[in-house]
Amino acid sequence: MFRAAHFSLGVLSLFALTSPVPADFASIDPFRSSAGPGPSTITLPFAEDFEEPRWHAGSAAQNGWQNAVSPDMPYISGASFARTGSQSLRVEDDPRIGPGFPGALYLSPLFVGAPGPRSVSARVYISNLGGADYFISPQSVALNLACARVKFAGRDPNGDGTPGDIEILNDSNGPAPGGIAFVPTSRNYAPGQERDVRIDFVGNNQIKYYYGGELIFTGSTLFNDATGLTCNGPQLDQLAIADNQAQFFTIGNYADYDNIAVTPEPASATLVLLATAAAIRNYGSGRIRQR
Ligand SMILES: [Ca+2]
Ligand SMILES: [Ca+2]
Ligand SMILES: [Ca+2]
Ligand SMILES: [Ca+2]
Repeated sequence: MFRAAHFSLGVLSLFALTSPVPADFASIDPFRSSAGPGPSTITLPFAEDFEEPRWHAGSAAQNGWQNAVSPDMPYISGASFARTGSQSLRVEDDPRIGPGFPGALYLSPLFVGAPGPRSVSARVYISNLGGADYFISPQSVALNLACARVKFAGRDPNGDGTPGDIEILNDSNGPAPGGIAFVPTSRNYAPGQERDVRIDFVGNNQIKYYYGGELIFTGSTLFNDATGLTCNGPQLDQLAIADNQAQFFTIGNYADYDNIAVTPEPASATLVLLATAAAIRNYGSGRIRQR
């Protein structure tokens, strides 16, 4: 038994050492985790606030979510800033995961239910500048394809001297081969301030990206050159949150996420957000959420 376990660990270590690491994460591959049981499913529309009684402080592997982090790290945190209620999802340095892609990884349950998600939103707070890159990536497990990917870069990839660039994974030539790259949005994230992020799949293979309620980029859906397929919204079946574990560049660097919503269409997103806000006001502080 021990030998078998030892052998398996050896194979895993070898696999980890030899696995290719994407140079800039500008890949259309979806994030995947082999940790724990396979993903469960959840019916749309999807709204997640990470609050009691469904969520308890500690591991984020609750309510059908998967993660690829050390199991004893607390990730559902009451110390978070981007939040309503008292808890949110915190992404921070895991001492046992080195820098690379993806570092810490969180995967939502699989979304089911017609007509399919076309708008994704979340509340995001990144503590400071100069640390890790943080990613929000709606994806299609069924198509084996990233649907969109927003990067909050801790440092200064566009080289203009100002860190904190927000970049978008875009397909500059649509269905023609190639063209996939992270592109700058000319916007930087606001360190130490919470903001809403929204990704709207608006049809015609077009995606609109918002930060703090402002449109920061309009781009193309991502096409898989091998299959010719793309995710234009309805195919979106999972949300991935990840980083590159480069927090060591800046003390106290982390990201908090809350109020994640995946809704069938952009028009409905506003209604869901309004309903969520109204519901949260009605709960009042200290009251248990009724379901
Ligand atoms: Ca919350
Ligand atoms: Ca680490
Ligand atoms: Ca910059
Ligand atoms: Ca292309």
